[in-house]
Amino acid sequence: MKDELGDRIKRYYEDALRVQLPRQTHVVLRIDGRSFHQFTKDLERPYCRPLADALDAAALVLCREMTGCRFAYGQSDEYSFLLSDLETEKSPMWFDGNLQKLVSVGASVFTAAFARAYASEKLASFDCRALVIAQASEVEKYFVWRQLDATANSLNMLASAHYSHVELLGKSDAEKHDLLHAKGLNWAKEPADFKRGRAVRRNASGEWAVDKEIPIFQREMSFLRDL
Ligand SMILES: Nc1nc2c(ncn2[C@@H]2O[C@H](COP(=O)(O)OP(=O)(O)O)[C@@H](O)[C@H]2O)c(=O)[nH]1
Ligand SMILES: [Mg+2]
Repeated sequence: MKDELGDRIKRYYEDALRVQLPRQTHVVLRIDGRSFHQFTKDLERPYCRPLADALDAAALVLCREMTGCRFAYGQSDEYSFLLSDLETEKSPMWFDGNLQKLVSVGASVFTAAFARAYASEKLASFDCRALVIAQASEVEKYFVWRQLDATANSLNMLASAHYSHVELLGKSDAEKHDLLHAKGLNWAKEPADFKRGRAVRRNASGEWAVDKEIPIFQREMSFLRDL
């Protein structure tokens, strides 16, 4: 009775929502802090180094854990992981490409590792979404897009650390740069990882490591291609 019941419940209700990702492709998992405008309210502005370090630590844990992970790219409160099973026809995919497993375990491992690295009274949580992108050139564009977001975010964060919301309303990027210069500040002189984001990738000895000196992807596409 019990086995029969279990089989039926699984078939009717579990199997019905089991989504299997296509194989021989690239999968991007993007993990993003949930309501981090709230979580970061009292943190250092424009750039909270301990926050970035904890996100990097969580990304390192996940890169080590996931099958087929190529690299990860992080900025602001998010990290994107590139997975691929294109090496051979039989290369494995994490959880066989079971979508519910990929996003739920991805988010929970990241959240647990972040909590271990960042002491806080507030409860940090992260969502995870999966994108399947077949074409390598489109994968490159995905990461270019996230890096453009990092650059825009860092300018906005720097500007909003020195000017009020009202003062910045409707200002273009060029005007924000001018406003910063007027106070003797220069966005260009900010740390590279603040302006461009960070990558987690394998170093020369094959170990996962954080790279805080990444290039501007659009200027050096070979960086992404090599990964
Ligand atoms: N103080 C501070 N806030 C940050 C830092 N990095 C990211 N944030 C905040 O994290 C939020 C991330 O944005 P987003 O994911 O769009 O908003 P969410 O929906 O509230 O998580 C922004 O509101 C940023 O202000 C940082 O280094 N310092
Ligand atoms: Mg967020």
